[in-house]
Amino acid sequence: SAPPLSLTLILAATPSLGIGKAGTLPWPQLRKEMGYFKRVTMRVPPRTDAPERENGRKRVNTVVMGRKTWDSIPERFRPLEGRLNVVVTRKPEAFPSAKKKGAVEGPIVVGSVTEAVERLQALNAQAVNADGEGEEDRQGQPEVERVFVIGGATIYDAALKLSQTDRVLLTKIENEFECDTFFSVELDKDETWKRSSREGLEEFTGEKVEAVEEKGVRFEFGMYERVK
Ligand code: FOL
Repeated sequence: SAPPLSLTLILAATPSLGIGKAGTLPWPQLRKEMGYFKRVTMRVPPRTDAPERENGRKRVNTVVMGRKTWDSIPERFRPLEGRLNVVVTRKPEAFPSAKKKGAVEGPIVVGSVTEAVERLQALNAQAVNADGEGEEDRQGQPEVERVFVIGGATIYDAALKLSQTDRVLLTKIENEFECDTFFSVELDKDETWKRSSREGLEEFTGEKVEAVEEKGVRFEFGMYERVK
């Protein structure tokens, strides 16, 4: 049986926890920050613990996002390549379904974050058995590795209520920008969350992290883990 999925929030926020403005990001394009987002959400860690789980399926990460975040991604970049995309909307019937070249699949459209987790868990549920039975119908379907919740505020809030959400990758943007959408938790002041060491962050992301400045905007990468 497949191990339970855990969820990782990934976001960038200003000192006042601003994450969005008028349907887009509040800051000028930060290529190094977006590059980090892309690499981290794309990277599938090597299987170390349970090589017997190897089943020939392609292992991919998933990005779960709200409908407004989907709308905010430039059309040429969505679905986000190399990752399974899940869009949460209360009006799935109003969502234009389209699959495009380079995309792993989808996007998968669901009505809630909980439903997203259920659907992903179902994808992983049955292992291909010893005879390879079931292989024909599942070979094309990817095995879900890491699940990243990529926003926006409504979706982060919903995910934070789930016990499966045990990690937050937060890029602290050190400059302030005008924002109309905010993250709801001050992680440094919340006893539910503990900031990880730099080593812990580097181990999880596979990235060498250091403070960055781009276009006069300083930012640093951090990680928090749920402790309660
Ligand atoms: N987390 C972090 N750390 N930074 C972000 O900018 C961020 N943005 C979102 C969610 N979590 C984040 C949501 N907004 C793309 C655009 C907007 C977006 C998320 C992703 C996007 O187009 N990404 C492309 C790369 C684009 C490029 O190279 O410029 C991708 O393939 O990931």
